[in-house]
Amino acid sequence: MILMDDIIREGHPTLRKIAEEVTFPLTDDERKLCNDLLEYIINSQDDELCERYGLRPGIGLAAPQVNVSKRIFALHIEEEEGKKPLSFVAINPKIVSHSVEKTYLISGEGCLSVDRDVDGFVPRYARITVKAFDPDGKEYKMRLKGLPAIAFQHELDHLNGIMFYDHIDVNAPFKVIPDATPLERD
Ligand code: K2U
Ligand code: NI
Repeated sequence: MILMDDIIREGHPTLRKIAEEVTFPLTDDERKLCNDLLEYIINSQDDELCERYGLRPGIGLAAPQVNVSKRIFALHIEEEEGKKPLSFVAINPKIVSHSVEKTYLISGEGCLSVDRDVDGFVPRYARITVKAFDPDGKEYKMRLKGLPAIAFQHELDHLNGIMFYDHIDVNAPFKVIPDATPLERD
């Protein structure tokens, strides 16, 4: 299982690389990585496992964050109590279209690879249409909004060597973002 010691931190060069596309069929190692990424974020949302293994909660994790520069990430978001969580592995993901409207988390963003608070609004597209492959090589398309859309963009940034604070205007971190609807994180 992935533990915090397996997650590389800002300053590590892999976090600034453009990750490589994956070819199919996946190798056994790549398939295990997909399972391990998803397993980490599911584990990290269980208070007891967090306590036992010293995990930082997350809703997404990208392969470059465990020092594997491949275009793979996992998301697991329990959007509403009792509703089926949004849970998937995205391989060679792409945003195929997006809204003009932007959004941002009022609380700002964090990152499992960043051991400090970086305050400021991170502009994201409010709605995105994405496509990716699952571990069996089957292509899928999804439309995302709200926190899933933000998380997808945060993880896709990791595959392109971008950190969330690259999007923050250092001179005015809380400036009003035009065409943007803020999102409360529950
Ligand atoms: O990539 C990562 O480091 C995991 C990030 C993903 C993320 C950050 C900001 C906004 C959306 C996704 C975080 O650790 S996940 C922590 C978190 C949990 C719930 C809501 C927002 C962020
Ligand atoms: Ni991150």
